[in-house]
Amino acid sequence: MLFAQTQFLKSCSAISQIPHDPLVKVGFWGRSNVGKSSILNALIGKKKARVSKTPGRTQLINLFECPHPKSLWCDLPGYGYAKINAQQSVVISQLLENFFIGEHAPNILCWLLDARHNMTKTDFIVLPLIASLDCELIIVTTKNDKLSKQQGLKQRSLLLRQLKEINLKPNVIPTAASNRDGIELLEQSLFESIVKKNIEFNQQSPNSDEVDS
Ligand SMILES: Nc1nc2c(ncn2[C@@H]2O[C@H](COP(=O)(O)OP(=O)(O)OP(=O)(O)O)[C@@H](O)[C@H]2O)c(=O)[nH]1
Ligand SMILES: [Mg+2]
Repeated sequence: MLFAQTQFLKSCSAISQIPHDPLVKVGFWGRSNVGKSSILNALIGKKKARVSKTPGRTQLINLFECPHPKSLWCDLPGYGYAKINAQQSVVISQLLENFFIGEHAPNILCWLLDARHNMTKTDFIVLPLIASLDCELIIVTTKNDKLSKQQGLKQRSLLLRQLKEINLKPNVIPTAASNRDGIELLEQSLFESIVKKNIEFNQQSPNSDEVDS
């Protein structure tokens, strides 16, 4: 387990609550109920992120501190269907907008897609925002345990075709948090990406000792 020392830091209802340290930031985002919190728990190895059957459970930005390679992980509120009222929905949209366009914009984004549906209409709505980000994109397909091996391969090749059509070339990692399929691969990929981003940070501010390589 590469990230076993990662700890829950705090929940933020406002962007100002996110630490100002120049840390590599990793965002976990996707539709409500896609499995963001479950993937985080699978990576960290303990139930530190709240998982729920009710879509829209994560309404705050939940921060996790990863000591090595040094980074701040952000479990973001999901988009799309959520059992929340219109006012809450506006508050969450504002929170997300401030996160993505401000100083805390992620350096690495794990974009989660349900393996059974690939990119849905709601995912296409956030696509322009995701494509505009200056960050490394990792697409994590979730709940692959709900597909047979053959269905899984078919969905993966459909997704790769979908991504090619929209000119995105991310790393695509199929996972199932429930049986840990693909989690090791995701761990390795994320670890390498965070190390690489930390090296870039050090090159930009060579005197900083707040980031590690
Ligand atoms: N079968 C299966 N179920 C999963 C998997 N990952 C998550 N789930 C289930 O999907 C539901 C939602 O999981 P969460 O991890 O809470 O999803 P989320 O994206 O964080 O949801 P919100 O925070 O509400 O947006 C829960 O009932 C999980 O148990 C998986 O790999 N396989
Ligand atoms: Mg969640």
